[in-house]
Amino acid sequence: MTAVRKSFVERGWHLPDRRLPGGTVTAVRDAVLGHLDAAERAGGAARAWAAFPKPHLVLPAVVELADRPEITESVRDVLGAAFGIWSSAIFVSPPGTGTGFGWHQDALSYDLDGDGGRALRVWVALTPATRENGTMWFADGSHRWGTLDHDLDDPDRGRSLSPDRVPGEKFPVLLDEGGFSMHDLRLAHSSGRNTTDRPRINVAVDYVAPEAVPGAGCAGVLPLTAGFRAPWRTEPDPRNSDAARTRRACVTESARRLRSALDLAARDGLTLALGPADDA
Ligand SMILES: O=C(O)CCC(=O)C(=O)O
Repeated sequence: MTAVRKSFVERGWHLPDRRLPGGTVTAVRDAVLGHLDAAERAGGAARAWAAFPKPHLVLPAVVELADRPEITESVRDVLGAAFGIWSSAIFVSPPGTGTGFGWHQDALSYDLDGDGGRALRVWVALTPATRENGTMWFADGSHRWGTLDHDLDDPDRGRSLSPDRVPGEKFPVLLDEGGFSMHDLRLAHSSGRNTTDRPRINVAVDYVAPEAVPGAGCAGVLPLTAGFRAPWRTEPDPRNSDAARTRRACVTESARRLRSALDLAARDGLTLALGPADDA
């Protein structure tokens, strides 16, 4: 076991001392902002799935980023030689108004047995991530407590944990532009308000190793190495697939993930307080 993996398994996070080149950061930032604008104009499924859970399927620049050696060498240190992209997310915290996310565990709505460091999130700073612009905070070792009771349901900050019930020492994840953090999907983390006059922009990429065990709705993966077999389902790589195919994959695989999250919530007996649709 590498020293990095040992520490990741114990503490639930790792901050690699590496940075992506400025040209890559600029290209990805331009691509994600252009994508969000186009999705807003297009509406419908494009807008619904613009930022989560699979925007990388229509964003070659994000797959390019996820496949950069600065990141893949760090991912390999934890997951081993075989891995693929499972999901991605785009976070834009606007100046002065970003609400941030309450303390939560990403794994809450994921039907994936990733215990033991078989899945992780890489959070890339496309702008610096500072206390002032509401960077993420990690709770050291909190992944070892399993799924925690997310007792708060705040309309602004989402379903989250009361801060005083979050185990582990809390610390801010401070990153220069092009820096990145890694965390276990069960690690409790939060983010704050952006009090600066510039947006904070991040892209997150979730990686899985073939040994993680997905539920049916979570089995789509874009492999970056060999080693994925059934039940994993291979998704097209937007770097070398036609646009219609990747758009279809983005919508269908995103919808599968949403259905899986709802099934999981129902199975766990959570009440889904869904109000009427805006236009109902
Ligand atoms: O960027 C943020 O504000 C929150 C990020 C986050 O919670 C995550 O990547 O899991």
